Amino acid sequence: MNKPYLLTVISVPFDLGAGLRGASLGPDAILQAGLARRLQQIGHAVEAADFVRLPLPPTRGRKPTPPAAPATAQPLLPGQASTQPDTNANALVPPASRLKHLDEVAAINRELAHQVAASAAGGRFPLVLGGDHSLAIGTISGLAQVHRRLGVLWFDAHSDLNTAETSPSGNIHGMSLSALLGKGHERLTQLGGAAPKVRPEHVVLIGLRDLDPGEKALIAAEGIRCFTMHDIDMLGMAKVMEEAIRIVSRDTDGVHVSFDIDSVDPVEAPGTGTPVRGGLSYREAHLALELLAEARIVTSAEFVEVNPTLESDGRTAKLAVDLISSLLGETIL
Ligand code: HAR
Ligand code: MN
Ligand code: MN
Ligand code: MN
Repeated sequence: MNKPYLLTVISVPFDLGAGLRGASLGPDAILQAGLARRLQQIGHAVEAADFVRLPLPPTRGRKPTPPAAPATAQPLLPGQASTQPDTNANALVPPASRLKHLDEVAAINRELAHQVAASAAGGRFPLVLGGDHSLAIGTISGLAQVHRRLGVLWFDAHSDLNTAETSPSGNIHGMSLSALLGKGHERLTQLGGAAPKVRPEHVVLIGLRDLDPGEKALIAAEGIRCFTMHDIDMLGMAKVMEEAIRIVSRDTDGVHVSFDIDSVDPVEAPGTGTPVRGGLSYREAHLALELLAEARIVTSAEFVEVNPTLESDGRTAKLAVDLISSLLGETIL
């Protein structure tokens, strides 16, 4: 295999950026599905000291994660009212009140940015296990302290390009990429350093199939490269990745993979809070990450939105382990 990575595996049991609880149990589910053993089999040295677990900041407004959500729990539909009381529903609503759990999201992401920056500055490969996708704000803000021109591959059914003004839900996991591009509330855009953390020309989105109007407008305005499910159907994943790799490695000094497990079809990844039909097949997702491993360009990664409370057989956490292994150099032969 390739040169072993010096990994720092950073577990972040945080889910207040999502509309549903339960993604906070993702990191432990991924570890219990055998991640450490698989990394060792690939040839990476992983010692106990390389596994970090972020302590959660004190939560306000919501109780700690319940043992298990009922299987009937449904994510909020776009435009659907939140089940959370909106304290300011009829007032002239200042943007911050449309950012649910902003204090907690900012606090955990500040800590995550520190941890990721320390790992990357030490020449290590930060591997973040979420948690919901609001954590990309901390991960990438930390990376931006080390990589001045970071390329980002964002695998997702969604584009996470909302702001408080355009979000149908107020859930910050739908606003993380826009914040990193410098759009949105300043407590998110300025977190862990000056905005922007990444430039639009260094970002590629893959697997999109559920976008809000404001997100489409931002993609057009910023000229962000997107490979939707339609594009993947037409071109095939091999061609898509050839082009994506060219974009994120052109004029960059590092490449981060932000992998939202809901990019994969719900048949393979049912354990996630906002599933959308028509996603990546098991092989398409693997091929993408295998090609990245072969290209040897990736310097950090995060795997987010695994919610083990929404399934009974642990298949989504197992899928995450398989995908991480492919990205980190596991081959079939
Ligand atoms: N676009 C919707 C919103 O902003 C849904 C975002 C959903 N979920 C995620 N992010 N898992 O990728 O609320
Ligand atoms: Mn709160
Ligand atoms: Mn996402
Ligand atoms: Mn998503």
